[in-house]
Amino acid sequence: MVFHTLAGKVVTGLPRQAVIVGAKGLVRRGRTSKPSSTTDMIRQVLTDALEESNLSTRDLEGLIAVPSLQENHFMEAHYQATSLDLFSTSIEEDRPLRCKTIDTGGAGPVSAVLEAQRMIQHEGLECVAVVAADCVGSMDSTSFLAKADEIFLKHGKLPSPAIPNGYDRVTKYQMETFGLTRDQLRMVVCLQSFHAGKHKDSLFYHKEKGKAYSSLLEVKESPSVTPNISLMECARRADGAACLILSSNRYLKRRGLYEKGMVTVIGTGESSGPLFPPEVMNETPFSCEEAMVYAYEAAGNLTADDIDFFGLYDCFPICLVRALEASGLCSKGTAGDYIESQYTRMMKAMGDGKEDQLLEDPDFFPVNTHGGLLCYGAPWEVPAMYHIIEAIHQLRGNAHGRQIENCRRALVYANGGIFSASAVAIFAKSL
Ligand code: MLC
Repeated sequence: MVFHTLAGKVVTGLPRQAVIVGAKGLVRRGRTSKPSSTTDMIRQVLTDALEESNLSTRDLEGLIAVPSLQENHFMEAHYQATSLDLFSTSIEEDRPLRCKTIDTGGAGPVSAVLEAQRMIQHEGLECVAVVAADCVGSMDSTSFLAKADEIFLKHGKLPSPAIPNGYDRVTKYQMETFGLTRDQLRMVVCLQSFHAGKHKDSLFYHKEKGKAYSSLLEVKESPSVTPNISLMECARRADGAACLILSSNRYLKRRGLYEKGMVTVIGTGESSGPLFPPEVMNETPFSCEEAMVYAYEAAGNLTADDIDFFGLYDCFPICLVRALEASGLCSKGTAGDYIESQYTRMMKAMGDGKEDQLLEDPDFFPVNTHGGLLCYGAPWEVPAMYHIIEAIHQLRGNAHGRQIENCRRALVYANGGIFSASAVAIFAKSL
């Protein structure tokens, strides 16, 4: 086969694609014991992900990292590569290591996948690791809030806790404009907890062992954080880390590691908006909507009907609401009704003792089957990695107990700041 690269170079063979060959994560509640360092956690997930890939640090040509709130290093990727002694290995192998830190807030992991794909497809790198770690679960309330509030209090004129208050502005706007109700927002937590209850690594699974899900009443009774957001509707602080290994399909072929059905990145999109929501909200385009359009186009003009699993960022229910609409799972202004219909379906199945069959229903909530930031756990900028890892489990068919039938394509959306950065990646099994 002959084809042209973007630079116009004519090459033969397989078109270069970025394949995800390793994906490992860990999450912990924190607070109960001395926190691990981000480097220790990254060492663990990097080792596990490389082992899964049948590759080693000797194969690495790129390391992309996102910043940590708790440790806050200068040039995170360089810091971690140095701490993990990766430069010595790259010198021994005569294989330069490219490090890059990407700061698009919670969207960071998806932006990092975009960058890894670019390095592999257009710069000829063969193997790139994306890593993220943080220990915000181990921080005491005062230290966490001081850091999390810092920028937003000063420039965004938001009361503390600034991040929930920023999202409250958007929540209020959506309620007033589209009739979204408080209960529909709470139902997001019920649905996510149902999924998290089936994932043995989720914080919900460990803390609420034996429980099928969080009830609407529990969410209603959870303490208010802002006028329209309660504690259970906040990203659940945690410690954790995750690592993805991306490699070129050609390199894998040369190494005899390539197999049909491996997960590849088939389309990506990114967009930006202001760092703070305006005091009076209006219907300006959301970065989320733009990024979705770009990603669907890049993946060959796909639509929501072509996607079987959606990993949608959910630091607060409003984030998921906006993403449901932007992804095309439901039309603008109807996410509240969509959530309510899914909640009703879930309650009926549970009442009929048929909850185990819910995932066989192709119309049941194919979103965040790990539980998302609200119920799986949210170590600051790490959580979108968990959405990606869950997408990979779904595509590989090993999301035990929560597998979506015949999952062929998955979309992951992540958001940074308060809808300030959006990044979307679409994954599929290679043919
Ligand atoms: C917390 N708890 C929850 C929960 N969140 N339980 C169930 N579901 C949830 N979603 C539990 C905790 O485990 C703990 O229980 C207890 O409630 C108190 O939580 P806390 O966090 O220790 O309380 P506190 O320190 O008072 O702070 C409350 C808070 C804070 C709401 C101010 O939790 C917060 O700011 N959360 C949001 C975090 C955040 O903003 N993340 C970034 C999202 S924005 P126990 O039993 O363990 O003591 C984003 C975009 C970006 O993602 O770019 O970053």
